[in-house]
Amino acid sequence: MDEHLSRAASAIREAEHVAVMTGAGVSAESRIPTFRDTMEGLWKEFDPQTLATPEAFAGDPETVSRWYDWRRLKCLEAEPNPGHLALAELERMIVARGGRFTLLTQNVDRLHQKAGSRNVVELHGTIMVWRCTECGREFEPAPEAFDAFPVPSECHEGALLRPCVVWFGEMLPEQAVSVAHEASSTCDVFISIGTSSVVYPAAGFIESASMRGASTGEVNPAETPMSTRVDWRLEGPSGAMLPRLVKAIAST
Ligand code: BJW
Repeated sequence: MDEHLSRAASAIREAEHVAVMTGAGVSAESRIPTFRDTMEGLWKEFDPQTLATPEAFAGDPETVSRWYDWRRLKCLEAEPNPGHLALAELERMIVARGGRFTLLTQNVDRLHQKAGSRNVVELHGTIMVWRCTECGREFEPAPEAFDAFPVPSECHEGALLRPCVVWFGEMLPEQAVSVAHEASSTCDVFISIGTSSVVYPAAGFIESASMRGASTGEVNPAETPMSTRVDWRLEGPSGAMLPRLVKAIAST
């Protein structure tokens, strides 16, 4: 582990451009269940992989809206954990020395922004913004539970609001994908943190960076399909590993 930590620290110290991809594991220590965790309470009989689809929303918009509203409120209450804060600190350190830092996230919870990260690219959208299914107009709902389900649009009678997240089978936001391609083709270091690396195209960006010769690393308590392909691996929760990494980078 210490050998991997020092390999990671020296690669990041020497890098001009560091790109990071985060997933749900980064927010696990902020008490937001990961996507492939079993869900709690009311929702435990539902499978997230079947709720996060346009077909589920078309078939049962009330259940899908209630699920996203429940998660939206959980995200609003959540606070960034030491992993989020360490990534914000890493960005400040790299920018202060004239380098670039790109944080690509699959998370919809906005905790990176709450922690102070600046250059955040939301590949799967955000749960904090909803849009009219008729005209696409976007709203940031008040920080309280919706009082009607499915949530009616305010601009088009009979239309519904849906969360501005990317469901399976939907295209990712064009601008976000373009920034992710640019980052994976120019970075010197690419780090994958708290993601199972099974959902594409997000999982493919580290592969492109690796094929170009960037130093690649993973931070995760469990193995993923990328684990045997990265140059270094910090095995453990990001809330513990990332502060250690930032300390190691700063210490020389
Ligand atoms: C910790 C920790 C701690 C725990 N610290 N770590 C190529 C091949 C095969 C399939 C495809 C392909 N290209 C496209 C596809 C289809 C599909 C796909 O990838 N399917 C696969 C499942 C096979 N992709 C799409 O449909 C995408 N669209 C697309 O490609 O459009 C073009 C197209 C259209 C039609 C046909 C073909 C192409 C869209 C993907 C959208 C994903 N959306 C979701 C829902 C977002 C909204 C919501 O939140 O509800 O995004 S699904 C879900 O998975 C969510 C997540 O962002 C995403 C990734 O999950 P993540 O973050 O990795 O979480 P987990 O739970 O899986 O893992 C947590 C990890 O944390 C674990 O590893 C733990 O060990 C770790 N951990 N505690 C650090 N403390």
